Amino acid sequence: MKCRKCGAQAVFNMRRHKLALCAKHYLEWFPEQVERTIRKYKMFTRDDKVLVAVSGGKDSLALWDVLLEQGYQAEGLYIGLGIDGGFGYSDLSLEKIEGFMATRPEAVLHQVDIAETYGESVPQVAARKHRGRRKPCAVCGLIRRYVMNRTASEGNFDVLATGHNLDDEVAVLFGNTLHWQVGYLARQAPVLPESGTGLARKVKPLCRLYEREVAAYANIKSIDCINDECPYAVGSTTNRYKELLNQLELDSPSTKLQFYITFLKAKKQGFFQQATEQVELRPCENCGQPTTVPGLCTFCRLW
Ligand code: Q46
Ligand code: ZN
Ligand code: ZN
Repeated sequence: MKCRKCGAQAVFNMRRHKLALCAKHYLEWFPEQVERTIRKYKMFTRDDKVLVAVSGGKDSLALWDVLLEQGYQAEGLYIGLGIDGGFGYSDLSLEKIEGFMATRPEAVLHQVDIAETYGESVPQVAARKHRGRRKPCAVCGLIRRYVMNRTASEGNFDVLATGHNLDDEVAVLFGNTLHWQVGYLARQAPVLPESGTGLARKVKPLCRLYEREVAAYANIKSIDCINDECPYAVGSTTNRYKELLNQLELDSPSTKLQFYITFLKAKKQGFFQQATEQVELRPCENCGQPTTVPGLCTFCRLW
């Protein structure tokens, strides 16, 4: 297969675009797509301070790489969850991030180690709590959201960016639709606006790029990332949805992208609008972060 732009040997073929590209042209195409998404959904500009949540995986490192190369003020945030899984998952994540930064001296990283800062790792807190006894994911999600928001607000960041790709978004959309979680559907979007009371704007600049497209970018750029996913993600419902959706995509290319885009269009036309109730936020009595519950926020109640 030949590159459509220069005729050289193509390294990547995107069936959904009927587009094959060589390495050089792929490295032009990919950042252009990210840039288009940032502009289309008015995520941020080069004047904004962006905090990128990095896990050491291909998605977050590819996103950080593109943002730095495109001249955005993008700083990283690593949250040390203290997850081992028999191969030192959290430590290995940090190692990959440090390796990434070694060749990018301009990169700035903020680090929050949960056990060091709050006294217990994520699996330890989860084991103590009813909601996390079987799997720490609910507690982990709560802790990560809290730390991301807090770091963004304390560091005066305008926006918080995560590396969710199209496959991630579509799997979540599929699950939310299957169970008609209208509240979640109402809040699923490429951009979640800031609350005005201390909750940062949240954006997903890779939300229109397939996982394999992000992986190809990381690969061509030789970004050394952690290939294993979090041990608690193995066998998760989201992963099962991903397998199903991959099957559909194989039979008819572009299914995932169409599912996601038509969902966003339906939302624009007012679907799920009734489910977007405005909740009142007040500062937590202990940490001052915005919360919907009176007294202590759900994060402070964990400890
Ligand atoms: S929630 Fe669960 Fe993830 Fe936390 S414990 Fe691992 S799998 S990292 S996306
Ligand atoms: Zn080419
Ligand atoms: Zn609190």
